[in-house]
Order: sequence, then structure tokens, then C-alpha cells
Amino acid sequence: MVIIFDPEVPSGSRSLWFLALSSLLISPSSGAALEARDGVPAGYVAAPYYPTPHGGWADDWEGSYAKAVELVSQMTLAEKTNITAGSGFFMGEPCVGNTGSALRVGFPQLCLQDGPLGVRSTDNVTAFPAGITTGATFSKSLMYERGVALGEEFKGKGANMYLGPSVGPLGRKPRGGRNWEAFGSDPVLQGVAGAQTIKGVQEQGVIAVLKHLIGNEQEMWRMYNPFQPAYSSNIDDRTMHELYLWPFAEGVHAGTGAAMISYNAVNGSADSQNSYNINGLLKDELGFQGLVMTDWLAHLSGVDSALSGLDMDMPGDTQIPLFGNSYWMYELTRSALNGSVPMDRLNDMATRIVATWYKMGQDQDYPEPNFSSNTRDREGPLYPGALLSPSGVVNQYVNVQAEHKVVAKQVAQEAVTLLKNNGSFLPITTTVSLSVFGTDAQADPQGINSCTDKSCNRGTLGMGWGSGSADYPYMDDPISSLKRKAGTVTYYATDSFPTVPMPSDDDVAIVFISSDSGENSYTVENNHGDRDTDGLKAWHGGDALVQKAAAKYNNVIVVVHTVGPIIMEPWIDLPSVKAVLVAHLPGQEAGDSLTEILFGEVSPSGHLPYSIPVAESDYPSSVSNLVGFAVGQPQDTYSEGLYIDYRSLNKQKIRARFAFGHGLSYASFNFSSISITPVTSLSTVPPTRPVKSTSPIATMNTTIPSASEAVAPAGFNMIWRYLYSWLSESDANAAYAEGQSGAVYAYPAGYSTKQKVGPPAGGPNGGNPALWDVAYTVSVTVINTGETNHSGKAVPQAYVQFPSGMPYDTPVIQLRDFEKTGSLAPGESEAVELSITRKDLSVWDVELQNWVAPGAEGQYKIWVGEASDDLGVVCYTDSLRCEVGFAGPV
Ligand SMILES: *[C@@H]1O[C@H](CO)[C@@H](O)[C@H](O)[C@H]1NC(C)=O
Ligand SMILES: *[C@@H]1O[C@H](CO)[C@@H](O)[C@H](O)[C@H]1NC(C)=O
Ligand SMILES: *[C@@H]1O[C@H](CO)[C@@H](O)[C@H](O)[C@H]1NC(C)=O
Ligand SMILES: *[C@@H]1O[C@H](CO)[C@@H](O)[C@H](O)[C@H]1NC(C)=O
Ligand SMILES: *[C@@H]1O[C@H](CO)[C@@H](O)[C@H](O)[C@H]1NC(C)=O
Ligand SMILES: *[C@@H]1O[C@H](CO)[C@@H](O)[C@H](O)[C@H]1NC(C)=O
Ligand SMILES: *[C@@H]1O[C@H](CO)[C@@H](O)[C@H](O)[C@H]1NC(C)=O
Ligand SMILES: *[C@@H]1O[C@H](CO)[C@@H](O)[C@H](O)[C@H]1NC(C)=O
Ligand SMILES: CC(=O)N[C@H]1CO[C@H](CO)[C@@H](O)[C@@H]1O
Repeated sequence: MVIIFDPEVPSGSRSLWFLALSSLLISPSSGAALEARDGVPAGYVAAPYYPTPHGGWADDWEGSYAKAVELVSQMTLAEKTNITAGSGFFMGEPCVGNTGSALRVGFPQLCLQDGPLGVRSTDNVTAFPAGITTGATFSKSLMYERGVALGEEFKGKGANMYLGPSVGPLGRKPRGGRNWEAFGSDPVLQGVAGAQTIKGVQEQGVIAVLKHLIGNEQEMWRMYNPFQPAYSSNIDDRTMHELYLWPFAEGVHAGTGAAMISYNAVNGSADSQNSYNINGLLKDELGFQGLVMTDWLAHLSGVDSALSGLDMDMPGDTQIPLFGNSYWMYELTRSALNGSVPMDRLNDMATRIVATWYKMGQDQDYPEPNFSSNTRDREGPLYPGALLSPSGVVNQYVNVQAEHKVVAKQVAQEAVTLLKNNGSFLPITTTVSLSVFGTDAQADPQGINSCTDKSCNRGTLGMGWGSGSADYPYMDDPISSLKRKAGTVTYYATDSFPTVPMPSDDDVAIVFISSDSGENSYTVENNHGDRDTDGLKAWHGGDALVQKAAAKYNNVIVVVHTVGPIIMEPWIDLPSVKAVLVAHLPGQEAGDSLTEILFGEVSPSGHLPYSIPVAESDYPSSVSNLVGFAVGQPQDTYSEGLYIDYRSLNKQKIRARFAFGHGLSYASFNFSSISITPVTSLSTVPPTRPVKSTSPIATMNTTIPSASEAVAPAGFNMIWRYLYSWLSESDANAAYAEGQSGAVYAYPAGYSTKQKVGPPAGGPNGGNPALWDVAYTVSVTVINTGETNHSGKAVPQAYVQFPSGMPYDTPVIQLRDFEKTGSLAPGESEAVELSITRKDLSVWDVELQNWVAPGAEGQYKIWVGEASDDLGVVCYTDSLRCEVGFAGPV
């Protein structure tokens, strides 16, 4: 069967294709038929949670809400509904999403643009390293600096919202197609990287959009279509809190202005109308004050999604775009007039949007968009989806790159992860004779941007494919950099081992291999977004290429550009394979960032943001298998619970080939002067949450306005198929009359309009603030022992081991904090402090519905080391002693 409605955001060049397809189908009139719950395993329940908690009660949002309440109070009904949805797929030039405006009161259209690693679908931008690469740096400051640069570029192009960072998928399934857009298979690494990105982006005045909430761990079957529901991720409460929701809590804590729901369902209920997730988890427990939007075309219902807590529908259409149909816009106006969506909810939706805009200061001189996602020509149609559209200047070619290549290169470089370096083979000198193999060493010979949204794996793999890609302004490819630096370089631009002259003993071969994945909107070499066909194998016969090079040469260096783990067993132990470097997805700066490491100008300092197992089957099948086609709703049940990646391998006592956090340096480090300091005393249950103050939303006028507020001004020239929030006069009158007649909407079970006090674990900006109390700090002095005479950066990582004998089955060790040192010269040292919070020492108790520190009085062990399997230092929270020289807990 052809998967018709997969594209998250197809590029403009394909809009006609889309038009043709959509005209073959009839728009469904309601999402109700799509709410299939059949097949969800017993016990997984999507409980109702109503009403949507009002925004505006957190102290740090008070000023923005005050202004927003004032502005929204001046809006008519049609203005309020206009700003809660997009004007339609390809209708509002120029961004991938464009809201309606309320210009009469001074509120503009907002421009929403992909994606996590750069401004998508335009030129004169930086192609930054991907999320997974950023995670591999284990550098909080670089995560932040990259965010700053991204924020500057989005603002420079006039985009109001940055559709990132992605902290879901978490990388539960190594084959998952979009894991590379996020930061790694651990909630703390994801959470820290997401939070640093948000801080950097939003300090520039751009609204970050934290995504995708939640359970979007594979690409295939992710979308509802008129014939089949999306898969259901069935996640138990504890796993939700301790793994998947964790990075979202950190992002909300960092102040993200917006969040995006994902396509799939959780426990059988679609994420875009899952009241438990949006109203309950995100808005009440995590106290989120900003706005929640759909993923593109993930909107399935009008009244129900509004009641479930959704605030913005993107890009505005029903699942079948371009017909001028929407579940919101004019339908939301109707739903408010007929009383089905309470004015209180609509006030909250509109105010959340406007408050977020004020919070980032976008009311002050924010630039308008100066680019087009649809064409690179200077002039083009203003409403490409409309067929008949006026033309105008759509591209101003504003160059927003500034000096961002510096931070882009730094991220790419500090991510390079040295996995193996037998006999300190690396670094090599520039005078050795180098033979280079693999098409991945050179930029795509057909053009660096020749495949739409990078939907091919040709040439140096700098990013995966789909809506998370961006155009390269240039590609500093490894082969050019090698040729610039080294004396003798012979390049064989092939993935099949060629005939080569007999090498001498000292000759060095560098073999470039890759593994790609992306969004389900494209199939690349038979991989449907996820790595369903190639699995965790190197693409293009990469394993054989390495093996054959290793048979010929004494000295082989393998460089891997990859979206995630690949299995290295076919060659990793071959004696000639002296060194292996994972360069992840470096973006435009693939060359010098790598070769400076090969030639010893800098030491590698990247660490694995996931484990590389010996075999994929070392994981439980729920993790190693993708969910396939099903009649009805495909079920993806998280039966492994907390046990993914290293948590899983450690539980089963299976050694990874290379463990999470592993990464070698040319320098060697030693940790000394280790101490643990108690900061806030722990109690089993955290101090009581703060009381929710009354939101100013509660003061707004909730009377249903007159029907005239829903009608377009006489003579307004409407564009065909553009989405407007107006009704015809007769429709408006009929809806108003319907509401006054006492007709009542068939509200979902559990529906209520009474605001709740909020759950015990809840609080503003991420949950109960006490969860972020620092319980302990661990200090270590890192010294470069000087044995190798190389400078380098170390990454001390702190993992918590919970007390034994507790009634909670908990992973042996879990990452809780990390820091990266500066570049330490031989003999040089740096003191590093790692923080362990109350939440870090807690489990989610499903009975109490709260975080519980089960060993408040007992002994937690805080392990510190340079990888999850190299933890030589331990500190005890009860005796406050620290010891060195351990083999580690796993
Ligand atoms: C899914 O069902 C499980 C098991 O009943 C429950 O613990 C969890 O809270 C549910 N999650 C959602 C989002 O409904
Ligand atoms: C809705 O937004 C569109 C696009 O900016 C605008 O043309 C229209 O006038 C707006 N409607 C209202 C009610 O302001
Ligand atoms: C109000 O309008 C909405 C949107 O068309 C519709 O779904 C709902 O059933 C209507 N409510 C009543 C009570 O007619
Ligand atoms: C485009 O961006 C530039 C630089 O940010 C800005 O000066 C200009 O006003 C923008 N163009 C429009 C139409 O707003
Ligand atoms: C490392 O190199 C030495 C020779 O330098 C060799 O004896 C040994 O087998 C190699 N080990 C691996 C794992 O390749
Ligand atoms: C670090 O070096 C000191 C001596 O300087 C030594 O006693 C200690 O064992 C070393 N620590 C580790 C973890 O190797
Ligand atoms: C509230 O809205 C209704 C309907 O638009 C209006 O008649 C009434 O005057 C408003 N009340 C206040 C206090 O503004
Ligand atoms: C150590 O490295 C420095 C800088 O590269 C160099 O000048 C010095 O000669 C080296 N010392 C030894 C003992 O190799
Ligand atoms: C500096 C830069 O990259 N400028 C480019 C901006 O985009 C236009 C149109 O694609 C190019 O012609 C410029 O070279």
C-alpha cells in the first residue's frame, strides 16, 4: 500500500504532486472514526484529563500574560481563532507554517520554520552538525553556543519559531529514523542538550518548539491516514516519567515557549488529542505556560483536540491539505459560537500564543520573513497552494551565516569519537602515504544539495534526510581537507575495493563508511525513514570495503559518518584496523574538524551518545524490532520498561562492543581530590509543591460573543483555499442559535470545566521546583598526566546507583551529570563539579504519583569516570566518603 500522507512538510517543489494526490481523495468530515482503540494491550489506558489548566500562573510569565490578556481581550472571536491555526499548507508564504493574524490589534502572522540543525528550505544559512553530533560533544557550552547561532539565523530570516530542539525520539530503537535529530539514548543527555539549545535560541528572541511529544520512536506507521490509525506507543507511567518525559521536563524547565505533539498515539489515543498527555502531564504536572501545536497535518478533530489542550493547529488543514478544509479556523469559530468549545478554553489558547510572543520580546521590532520555503527565485507566487496567486518578491537572500561556521566546526570536531586506537596509532603525520577509500570521503559529486531534503546517501553524510535537514552553503569534505594537509594522498572514490598497487608496511588506508536514516516521507535505498532494510550495517557494502582494505594494508583507519550505532563486528578486531573514529553527522564542517584530529593538531574528545552493541539482538525484541503493518492500529508496547540502551545491556550483563559514554583521547587523564558535599537534605517525598495562583485567564470575558464577530468584513477579497476563521453570516447565526438553544456537545467521558489544584508532583516550569534542588555535588580534579605529551579535553560523567534492597527495580547505573574540561596541556589540571539533584535520586512512584527518593537515609553510590563502563571513582551519600581504583559497577 502506498503511504500517502506521510510527508511532515514536503518541500514546495512537490506541492503540485500533492495537489494531484489530494484531489483523488475526499476529506473526512470528522476525526471520530480514527480514534480506534482496538488492539491496545490490556492495562494501557488513556485516561481522560480535563479541563486544560489555564496558563499564566507562573511568576516568570506574569508580565507577558498581563500584556497578552489585555491584547486578547480586544480581539474579536474570529481574531482569536485566526491566531490558533495556520493559514493552510503552502498558503501563507513563506514558512512551513504561518498562523493567521489579528492585525487590527497589532498581532502579526507568525512564521514557523524547520528544523533542528538549520533554517530549512532556504540558502545563505549554516548547516550545523546534527543533534546526535551535538550530544556526542558532551559539552554544555557548545550545546548552548550552537543554540545561540541557530537563534541568530532564524531571527535573521524573520522566523518567529524554531521547530526544535528534538528530544523525542529518545533513541529507544537503534533503527529509528529520526534519532539523529535528537541528542542520544539517555534522558539526561537529551535533557541537558535540549535545555541548552532552548536557552541559546530563545535568548535571541526566537521561540523554541520542543518536540515531539511523545512516543515517536519509529518512523514507519507514525501517521494517521483516512484508512489506518498511526501506531500506538503503549508506555507505562513510571517509564514515561523516568525516560521519555524527562527531557521534556528539562526543556519546560529551561523555559521553552512552545511544544509540538507527535503523529502517533499513546495508549491508543492520538497525541494531538490525548488529554492525559497534554492537559495532564505537560500542562498540569510540568506546569507548561507556553503553547502546544500539532505536528504537520497531525490534527484529527476540532472540539476534542481543543478540550484536550491543543493550542495551535499546523499548518491549519485537515489531514488532506489544500482543499481549504480545517478542523479549526472557521470550525473553531463555529464551535465557540455554538458553545461546544468554551470561550474560557479559546481565551486560554489565544493568550498562551500571545503571551509567548511577548515573553520573547517579539512585539519589539521583530523582522518579517525575508525568504521563501518554496522557491529560490527572487520572485514567485505569494500563495503557492492557491493555484491562482499574485506574485511578488519572495526571497531577499539575507545572509545569516555570520561567523557561525566557527561554532559549527567546533561542535563537529568535539563530537569526533575515537573508539579504538591500538598501540596509539593515531595521530599520524602528514608525511605518511595515504590511500583513501569510500565515496563518503567526498562531497556529493552531483551537487551538495542535489537531493530534496537530503533524501539520498551520496557523498559525505553530513545529516540525515527529511524535514530535519537544511541546505549546505558549502561542504568542507574530508578528501579536500586531507589533500590540503597531507603530502601524498591517493583517493579511490568507490565503495568496492579497487585494484591498488602493493602498499608498503607503513602506508595507511583511511576507509570512509556511512549509515543513513531520516523521515518516513522519503524512502532511501529501500529504507523507509527507519533503517528497516540496512539495519545497523554500514551502507554500500562498507563492511566489505573495510575488510578488503584491512587485508591489503597493515594500517587501516576507519571513519564512520552515521545516524546511530552500527555493528562493527565484521572488522573491529582485525589486526590492521588500528583506529576507528565516529564522526557522527558533522554538517558542513566535515573536513578540517576531522583531519585536525587525524594529524594530531587536537585530541579527540567526543563520547558515544549511545551504546554500540555486539549484535542488535543483544537488546529485547521490543527495542530491536520495528513495529510493522497491522490491520487496525499497530501496537508498539514498551514492554522493556526502563531498559533501553546501556540500561538494558547492563541489566542483562551483556557487554557492549563500545559502551555509552566511551571515547578515547590522545591525552590520558587521572581524577584526584575527589569529594562529595551534601547541599540540600533529602526527604523521601519532596517538600510540598507551591500552590497554583489564580491565572489572569480566569478574569477574561467568557460570554459567547455575538455572531457578527464571526463574519468577514464586507468586500474582503478571500483567496481560494486559504484558511480563514470567518463563517458566512447565516452559518454564524445558526451556530449562535444552536448554542442558545441548549444543545449540548457530546463531551468525552471525564469532561469537566473546573480548574484543578494540580498534582502533588506538579509546579511551574517543569514540575515541583524542589525536584531541581541540588542534593549533592561531587568535585573531582582532572589532571592530564602528561604520559603522552598531548593536550586534550576530558569528560567526567556521573552515574547514580540506587541503594540495594529497594522495592523499585531500577537500572544499575544512570547518567545524571557530566562536564567537559577545557583543553588541558600535559600536567595541567582543572577542578570540575558535578551536581546531583533530588530528582536524580528519585524514582516515579506510580501509587503516590510523585517522585520518591527511596534511599533518602541510605547509601546511593555516585560513580564517576570517562564512560559508563569505565567508572573508577565512587562516592557514598551516607558516609560522604569517596574511593578510587574500582573496576566499576558494570
Ligand atoms: C498508559 O497506560 C499505563 C498503564 O495503565 C498508565 O500507567 C499510563 O499512565 C498511561 N499513559 C497515558 C499517557 O495515558
Ligand atoms: C486572519 O489572518 C489572515 C492572514 O494574516 C488575514 O488575512 C485575515 O484578515 C485574518 N483574519 C482576521 C479575522 O483578522
Ligand atoms: C458545534 O460546532 C462544532 C464544529 O462544527 C461541531 O463539531 C459541534 O458538534 C457543534 N456543537 C453543537 C452542540 O452542535
Ligand atoms: C529581512 O531580514 C532583514 C535582516 O534581519 C531585515 O532587516 C528585513 O527587514 C527583513 N525583511 C523584511 C521584509 O522584514
Ligand atoms: C594491537 O596491535 C598489536 C600490535 O601492535 C597486535 O598484536 C594486537 O593484536 C592488536 N590488537 C587489536 C585488538 O587489534
Ligand atoms: C591518579 O594518580 C594518583 C597519583 O598521582 C594515583 O595514586 C591514583 O591511583 C590515580 N588515580 C586513578 C583513578 O588512576
Ligand atoms: C463580555 O462579552 C459580551 C459578549 O461579547 C459582552 O456583551 C459583554 O459586555 C462583555 N462583558 C464585559 C464586562 O466586557
Ligand atoms: C611535547 O610536545 C611539545 C609540543 O608539541 C613539543 O614541543 C615537545 O618537544 C614534546 N616533548 C616530548 C618529550 O615529546
Ligand atoms: C553568501 C551566500 O551564500 N550567498 C548566496 C545566497 O544565495 C544566493 C542565491 O542562491 C546565492 O547566489 C549566493 O551566492
